[in-house]
Amino acid sequence: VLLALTARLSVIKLGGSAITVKSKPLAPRLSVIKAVAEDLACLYEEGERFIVIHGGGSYGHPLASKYCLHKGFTNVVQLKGFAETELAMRDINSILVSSLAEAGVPVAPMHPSCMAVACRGEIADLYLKPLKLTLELGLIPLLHGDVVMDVKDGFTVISGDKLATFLALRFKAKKVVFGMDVKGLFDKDPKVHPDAKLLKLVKARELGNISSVPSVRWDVTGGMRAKLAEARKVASKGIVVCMGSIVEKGGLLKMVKGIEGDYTVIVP
Ligand code: IP8
Repeated sequence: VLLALTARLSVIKLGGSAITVKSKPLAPRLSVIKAVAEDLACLYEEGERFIVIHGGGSYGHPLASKYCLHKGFTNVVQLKGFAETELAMRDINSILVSSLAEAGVPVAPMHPSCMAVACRGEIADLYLKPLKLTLELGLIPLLHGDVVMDVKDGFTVISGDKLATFLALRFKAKKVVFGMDVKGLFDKDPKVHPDAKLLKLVKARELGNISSVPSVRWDVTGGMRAKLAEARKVASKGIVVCMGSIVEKGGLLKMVKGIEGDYTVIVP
């Protein structure tokens, strides 16, 4: 059952800067979350199957940054920071769980801190069985970037992007969609150069040449640069990657269904 399922499985990452207000701590972007939930419900009804992962945005990152959780365990003050960050991640997570359920997506929430172990900031082990079983039943797993115990560093922050590519490779997904607050990859920084062109089709090996836009100050998981490295990892193994805006209506639908639009597709 699972093999038949994974052949049409997409892994969808909802970027923290799309689903939260970047400039304001602990502020959800409810209109985007609602529209995304409706798109996901529509895809589900049409028979698409997917794993959804969301980022930390202005919930997880400012706290993880304040307590330096991404640098590993160094002092006991961080332990309170760990608890605070986990609480904030659960807050944004429950907004997503209720929005998805309300829209009609049979969501199965899962916390990576309880399922994964890292080693030097990389996922070393992730218990896949709950994911396999929920997918087989027709449920939609919802995970998120999280603080995960690390056998060498005490703990670390594992991004939703890393989880997305890890799961896509393990489940041999057909596609990874990175939903962002920007249209995709450009030939030059569109904020500086108004004539910057959106790159609609990029080969995995060309990703190294793309100068990525600087990420927000509080991003503890490496921002766009790290995202491109993850995209390259899966695209070079034959999994199509789409990167584009989920802030504009219908953006997510187009990317998952492969309908032509203003977003970037990365191929092997
Ligand atoms: O926004 C980071 O997840 P990301 C999660 O996907 C935390 O990088 C706890 C900051």
